[in-house]
Amino acid sequence: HAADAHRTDLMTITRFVLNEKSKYPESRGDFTILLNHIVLGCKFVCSAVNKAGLAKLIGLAGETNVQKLDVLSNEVFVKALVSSGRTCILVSEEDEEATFVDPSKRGRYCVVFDPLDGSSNIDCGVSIGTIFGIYMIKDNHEPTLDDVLQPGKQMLAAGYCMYGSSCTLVLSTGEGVNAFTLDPSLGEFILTHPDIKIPKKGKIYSVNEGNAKNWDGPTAKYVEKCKFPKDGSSSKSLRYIGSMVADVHRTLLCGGIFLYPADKKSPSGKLRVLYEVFPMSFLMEQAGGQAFTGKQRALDLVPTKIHERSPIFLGSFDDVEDIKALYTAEG
Ligand code: AHM
Ligand code: MG
Repeated sequence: HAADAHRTDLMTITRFVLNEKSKYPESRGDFTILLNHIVLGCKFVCSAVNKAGLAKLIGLAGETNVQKLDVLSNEVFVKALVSSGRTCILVSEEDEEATFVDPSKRGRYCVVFDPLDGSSNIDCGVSIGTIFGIYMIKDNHEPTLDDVLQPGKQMLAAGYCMYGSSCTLVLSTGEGVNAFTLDPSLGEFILTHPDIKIPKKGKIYSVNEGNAKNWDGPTAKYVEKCKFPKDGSSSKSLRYIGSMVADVHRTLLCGGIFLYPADKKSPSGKLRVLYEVFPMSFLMEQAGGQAFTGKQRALDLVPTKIHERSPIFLGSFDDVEDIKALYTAEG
């Protein structure tokens, strides 16, 4: 019986990644070890997020000074990544400077991450997440910042973990997108969404409309078109959580478009290239969608600073095609 086989033949994230036909077979073991340390960080943050409400009330483990969850999550990820022995450079949203791993613990992977994105949403119980991207340094040279200031298309893998009604880890190693859900009784991420493909066209747009008065022409025109289509198609629905992982997760599964455009107040938008825009763009392309900055394919962007920002439009292929046309007409 197929369903029974499924229940007893558990496809954990480790087993899945070991099975994947890797482009770098010689580094498969190292990648799996690195991933296991990322997974450990995700499990820890998941457990901390689930206890966050209680921590306020009673103080976790008798602590009088409950540490802020984003700071705590960052510490956990940095320590897990360094101790994996497989990393050389870490870039975290929480740390102004990149971390260069001590030579005694050094490996070839560079990890860029936002340990707890959307943390302003914790207090009202809204889904939040961890976002990460993975590069590899060339040969055995001394790591420098240039190793992470690479276009997103050079990433070997990217993903996010969403701490919501369930804990879901979405991963791509460049061979499609798969999602794994944490089974709390096993403490394992089990494959629940194999080979995710985003619908070619969606019915949802997702943007902070409160910024509309500061938008540029193409963004304003696009959103107007979502609401008042002139080609006889039906208008799109608006969904905006304000937590990138949750908004992108819905976009990936249901289709549609997520926008964080430039505006007069923030000419580069809000979201960060290395650990927000790139990983999510990587996943979108791997799922058959697109990601565009307003000027170019997002994954072609070459960052010059580790905390650089960029406008981003990502989601279903046809929907991103529409906004590309508006920007091209403008330019
Ligand atoms: P944060 O780093 O302060 O958590 O901000 C990032 C978040 C994203 O998760 C989300 O997409 C965006 O900010 C929402 O911004 P806004 O509140 O301007 O709509
Ligand atoms: Mg963030």
